[in-house]
Amino acid sequence: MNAYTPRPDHRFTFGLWTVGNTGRDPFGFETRAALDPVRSVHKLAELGAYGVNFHDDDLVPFGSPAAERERIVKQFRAALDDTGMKVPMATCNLFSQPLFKDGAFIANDPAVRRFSVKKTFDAIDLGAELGAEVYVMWGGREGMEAEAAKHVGTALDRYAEAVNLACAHVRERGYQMVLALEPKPNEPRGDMLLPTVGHALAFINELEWPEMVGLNPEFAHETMSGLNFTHAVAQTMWHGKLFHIDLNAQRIGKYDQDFRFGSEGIRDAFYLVKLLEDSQWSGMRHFDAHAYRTEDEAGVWQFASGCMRNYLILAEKAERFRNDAEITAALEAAMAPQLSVPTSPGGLGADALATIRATSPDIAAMTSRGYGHERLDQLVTELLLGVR
Ligand code: GLT
Ligand code: MN
Ligand code: MN
Repeated sequence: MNAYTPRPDHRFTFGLWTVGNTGRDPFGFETRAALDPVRSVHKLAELGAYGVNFHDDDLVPFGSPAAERERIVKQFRAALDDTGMKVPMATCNLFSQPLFKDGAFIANDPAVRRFSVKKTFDAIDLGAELGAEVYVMWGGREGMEAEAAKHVGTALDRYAEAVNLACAHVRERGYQMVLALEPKPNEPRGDMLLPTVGHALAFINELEWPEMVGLNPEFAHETMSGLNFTHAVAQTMWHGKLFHIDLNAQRIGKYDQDFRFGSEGIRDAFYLVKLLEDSQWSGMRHFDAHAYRTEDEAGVWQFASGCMRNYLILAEKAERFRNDAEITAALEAAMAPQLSVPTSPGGLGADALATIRATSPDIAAMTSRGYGHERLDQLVTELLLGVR
């Protein structure tokens, strides 16, 4: 037991599909056996996780009769009760079954869309039954390859309609549940709708109950687009829309890697952890990642421990950053604290505008000053490299 040992109060969660990933990829078959959800619950509890999340089909295989559903849910609930593990989030698989090949909520066939919304209602009910307060919507098949086959504006109408229907269902049932959209640029579709955090934030404004809908941004997904994930999360928070988060690792320009958190892009992972910790974000630290295809079950648990341990190591670095006198001095030299001084302390009225019009600063002084960013960044680099 040490400072990097995960505990339930750290609020780490994993999807059943993450530790349960069997190593299948587009070029090769499974390399390890599927894990029983009950075993995953016990093992993750043993490792110090707070909870597990799932797609409907991760827990109850697609097409199971009602009696089978009841039996599985009962067994799963017993595992939760035995271990104290929670189910903070639930979601719906609208991408694996071949019927979703043209999309789910944006399929051209209205019958596919209606079935997708019904499956969503059922997944929301299953999540609510096990205590989930966040429902994630990742539109895995909501996209296209043949550009001519779908009109984007009309597809967005259907997408919004489906999200509104899901909200209507939650309201009618009286669940304490919010919805979190998960953007992704591509994979499995050639181009997907709601490709980035920015697109998804704008989409929410067009919904019937925008206050019920926020985001579930994923490290890998923004990074695939070459975007700064920490900035995406910071802006999501700024809009009050960070309802959930998917932590993993990804290199720019590669396929969707979903690696162990902290295994790639340590600097980016550090700034993300620092943001979440500095802002005391109260949500789950959820890992949407999986073990390398080379691993057996022992490697899967190494992977899960590694995700949590890396988060805790980076959280400790963030703490050291806050308490490091040289870093504090470098931040002052960079004038970082002054960013919170309003540009117009007098507001937006006529006097304030007049004050701004009368500004006559020392242009030469502003031009010639250095901000010391090289020193500041080097200090952070040395902190991360373990020599401070
Ligand atoms: C799938 C996807 C993830 C989503 C999951 C939720 S499923 O593994 O790659 O990014 O978060 O639907
Ligand atoms: Mn991913
Ligand atoms: Mn994800």
